[in-house]
Amino acid sequence: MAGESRKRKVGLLYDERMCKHDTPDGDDHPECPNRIKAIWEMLQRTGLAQRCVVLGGSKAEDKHLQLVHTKEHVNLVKSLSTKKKDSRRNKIASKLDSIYLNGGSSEAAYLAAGSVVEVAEKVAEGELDCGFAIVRPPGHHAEADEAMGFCLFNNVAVAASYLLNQRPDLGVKKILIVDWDVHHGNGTQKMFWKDPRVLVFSVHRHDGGSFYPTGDDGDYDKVGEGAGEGFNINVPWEQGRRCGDEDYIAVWDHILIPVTKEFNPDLIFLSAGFDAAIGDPRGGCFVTPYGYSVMLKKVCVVFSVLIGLAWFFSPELLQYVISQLMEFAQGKIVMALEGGYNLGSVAKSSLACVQVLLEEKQIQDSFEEYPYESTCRVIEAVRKRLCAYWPSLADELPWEAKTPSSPRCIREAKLTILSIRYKKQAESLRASLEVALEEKAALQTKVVELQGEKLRLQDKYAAEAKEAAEQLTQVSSELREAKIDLDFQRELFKKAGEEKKLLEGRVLKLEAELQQEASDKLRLRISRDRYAAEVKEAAEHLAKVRSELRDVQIDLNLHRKLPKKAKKVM
Ligand code: X5A
Ligand code: ZN
Repeated sequence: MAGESRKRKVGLLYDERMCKHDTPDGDDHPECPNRIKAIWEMLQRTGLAQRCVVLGGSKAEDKHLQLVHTKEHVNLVKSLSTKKKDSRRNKIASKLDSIYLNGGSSEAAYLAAGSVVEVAEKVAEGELDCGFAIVRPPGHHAEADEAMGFCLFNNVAVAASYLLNQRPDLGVKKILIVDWDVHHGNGTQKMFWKDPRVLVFSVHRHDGGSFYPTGDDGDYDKVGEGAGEGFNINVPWEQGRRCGDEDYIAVWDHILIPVTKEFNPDLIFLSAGFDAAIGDPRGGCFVTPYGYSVMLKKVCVVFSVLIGLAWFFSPELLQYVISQLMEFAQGKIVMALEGGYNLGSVAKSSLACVQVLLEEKQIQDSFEEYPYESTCRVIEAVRKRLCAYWPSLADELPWEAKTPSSPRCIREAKLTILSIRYKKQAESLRASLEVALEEKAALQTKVVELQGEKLRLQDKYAAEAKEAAEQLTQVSSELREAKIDLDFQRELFKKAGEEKKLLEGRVLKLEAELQQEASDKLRLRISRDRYAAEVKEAAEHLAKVRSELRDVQIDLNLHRKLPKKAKKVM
C-alpha cells in the first residue's frame, strides 16, 4: 500500500484584491501588499502553484463574522468602504492600536476572512486534503470588538467557528489551532477561552510581557476557563530574541505533539505567521524554512484517526502506524497567513510548507544544535501547568533520551562551545551597552545644547516669519492687481473676438456681392459681344445689299438704254 498513495489535493488561495489594503498615503509599512505577492510569485516560479488547486478569494458573510465578532465591529469594518475621505478612516485608525486603514481595507478584510472560510469548508468536505490561504490583513490579534496589531477580522477564528456552529453536517467537532506567529494570538485565545471544542496553542515571544501584544495574556498560566479550562496552551519565550529550529522542535516534541495525540482533532488550523523566521526585522528569531517544514510535517503526520487509536493501544503500535502512514497522512490542515515581514523569509518559508503539504519534501528531523537551557525550562513549566488536563505531559522529561545517538561528551563539548559563544556574545553586548550608555550621556548634553540653539533659532525664525508674512501680503496685493488686469485684458480680448466675428461676416457678405457683380459683368460682356457680332453681320449684309442694289441700278440703266438699240437689231 505504501508508495501507492494517491496524490494529495492541496488548495492554494490567492486574490490580488487583498493587496488593495494599504497605508492611506502610500507610506512604507511592514504589513505591505508585497508580502502576499512575494509568496504567490515564489510558488508560481517554482512550479508548486501549478500542482495545487488554485482558488480565488471570496468575501465573508456578516452572519459568519458575527460568530466571533460583535455586530458593532463588523459594521465598523464594513462602513470603512463607504467613507469618502481618508481623513475619516484615519480618525478611526488613530483610536486603534497598530492599525492603518484606506479605501481598500474593508474589501481586503472581508476577503481574508471569507477565504479562510472557503478553504476550511473545502478541506472539511474532503474536496481538498489541505490548503493554504495566502491572506492579508492578518487575523490573530483581532478581538471580538477590536481591530489591532495589523488585524481587522480574526480570519482563522471565523472559519473555525463557522465549521463548528454552521456546518455540523461536515462532522468537524474538535479543532486544534496552532499559532506559530512570533506574536501571541490574543484574539484567538479570547474567542475560544471557554470553548472545549477548540484547543488553542500559541508559541510566541513574551519577554516578560514587554513584547507585542504587551501584558500577561500570553503567559503559560493562561489555560482557559470553565468548560474550556486546559484547552488553551501558551508557550512564551522569555529569553529574548534568538530562538531557532531546535527550540521550536523541542516544544513540538514535548508539548504540542503529545497533546495533539490526546486531543485528536478533526481538523487543524495553522495561524502561520512567518515572523519568527530567520531574517525577520521584528521577530528576532531564527526559524529556517527547513524548521518550518519539520514543524508542519510533525503536525501532519501525527494527525490521523488511526494514529490516535494506535497511540491509545501502545507506543510500539504507534511507531509502526506512523512509519506506515508517513506517505499518506490523512491530516486535514488549513494554513492561513498571519504575520511575517521579511519578504524573502516569508516566501521561502511558505515554499517549504507547501512542499510538505504536497508531500514532495523529505524530512529527517535532525538538527545541528540543542535547544536553549531556557527553552527546556519553559517546556517544563508548561508541562507542569497543563499535565492535569493532558496526562502525557506528566512524565519527567528525559532530555538525554532525546539524543541517544550523540555521546554525552560530544554533547557536553557542544554545549560548552555554545556557552562560550553566548558568554562572548553577552560580553560584547555588555561592552556595546556601555558604549551605548556613554553615547547616551553625550547625546543628552547635546540635547541640552540643541534646546538652547532651538530657542535662539525660534526667535530668529519668528522675525523671519514676520518679514515673510509682510512680503506675502504685498505679493498677494500685487497678485490681486495683476488678476484685475488680467480680467480686463480678457474682456478686451473677448470684445475683439466679437468684433472680428462681425467683420468677418461683413467681409463674407461683400465677397458674395462682389462675386454677384463679377458674374453680372461677365454676362453683360457676353451679350455685348453677341450684339457686336450681329451688328457687324448686319453691316456686312447691308454692304452686300447695297452693292447688289448698285448692280441692279447699273443693270437698270443698261436696260433703259438697250431698247432703242434692241429695237433696231430686232
Ligand atoms: C500579525 C502580526 C504584529 C503587530 C505588531 C504591532 N502583528 N507592533 O504579526
Ligand atoms: Zn506576528
